Amino acid sequence: MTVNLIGLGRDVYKGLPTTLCAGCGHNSITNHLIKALYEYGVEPHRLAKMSGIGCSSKTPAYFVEQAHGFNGVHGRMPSAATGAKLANRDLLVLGISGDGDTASIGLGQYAHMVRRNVDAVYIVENNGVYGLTKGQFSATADVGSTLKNGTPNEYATIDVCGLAIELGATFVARSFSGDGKQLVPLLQAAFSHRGTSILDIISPCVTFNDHAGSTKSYAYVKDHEMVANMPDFIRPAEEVTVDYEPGMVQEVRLEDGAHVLLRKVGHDYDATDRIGALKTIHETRDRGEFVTGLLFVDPNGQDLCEREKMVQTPLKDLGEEDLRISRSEWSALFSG
Ligand SMILES: Cc1ncc(C[n+]2csc(CCOP(=O)(O)OP(=O)(O)O)c2C)c(N)n1
Ligand code: SF4
Ligand SMILES: [Mg+2]
Repeated sequence: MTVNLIGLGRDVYKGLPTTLCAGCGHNSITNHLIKALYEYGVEPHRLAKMSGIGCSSKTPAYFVEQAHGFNGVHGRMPSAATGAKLANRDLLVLGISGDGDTASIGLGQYAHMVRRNVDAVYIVENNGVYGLTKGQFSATADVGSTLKNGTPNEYATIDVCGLAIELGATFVARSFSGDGKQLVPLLQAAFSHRGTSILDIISPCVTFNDHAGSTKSYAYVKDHEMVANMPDFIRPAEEVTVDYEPGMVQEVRLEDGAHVLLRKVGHDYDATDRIGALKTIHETRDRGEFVTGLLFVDPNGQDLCEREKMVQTPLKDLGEEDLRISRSEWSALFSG
């Protein structure tokens, strides 16, 4: 049997059979997640799958069945994810949300998770609609795009990547559910990054938002994508053997020693330039396009656990001795 770096077969990374519609982009994302987690060698007991409510938020049921999981209230995944990370720094916290779950009811939680830089991966399975409640516009729908019955969206679009960069995010990427070649290394880089890693994945809803007036349909995405870069993920201590022409690659070293090599694809894009990233997001949107790749990364930011000086030991492993203040410390505290 073929096994990964930690000796586990691919089946360990599978979950329950999907109950989503056949052809849903969210199912493709699940398959890319299984590949990314298998190749990365994540131990199931170290993985915490967190989600809210929506078709997208059902995704955690469909991969790594033996991992921990928490399916929270609509839009409240970030609080549960923050709590899990603070309680146990050893966990790889992987949050999965939808565009409704994130940009409508959960927008406040999203904003605060990003600005606190909680060490977690945050995936938005973005189809521009509320799939589970049968196809109403979400806040990520583009102005002028239409519902299936022809009704246009007249409200301003919330760009979850632009918003995250504005709020101080340290890792922001956008990709497409149909592009495993770009998405799998982006996921692996996100697993390695310390801080909140935002992955906005355009994921067409074949049942309610895959028609001619939609800007989140398979056809539209394929015709209007601007690829900023194609990533290669290189594990910690692994030698860089990939051959590129000079000047064609931007190399970003992540804190755990891994690196991402960003191949330029017809554009001279700098993924470490916060203002440049915002400018590209705005300019592409104005042209009716969307930019994909690793849009912004700052590998040196402080995450919430560091800032709050959390102990490395998971809280469940702390004994009474670690938690109870001594008599002399108590006296010293009140002496002056
Ligand atoms: C507090 C609360 N309000 C509203 C709902 C109804 N509701 C369920 S899922 C959903 C939207 C889901 O949209 P999204 O997050 O984009 O996920 P998708 O189904 O498109 O993947 C809504 C409004 C709810 N379950 N709970
Ligand atoms: S309704 Fe849309 S988002 Fe929900 S499972 Fe079906 S295709 Fe996917
Ligand atoms: Mg949605």
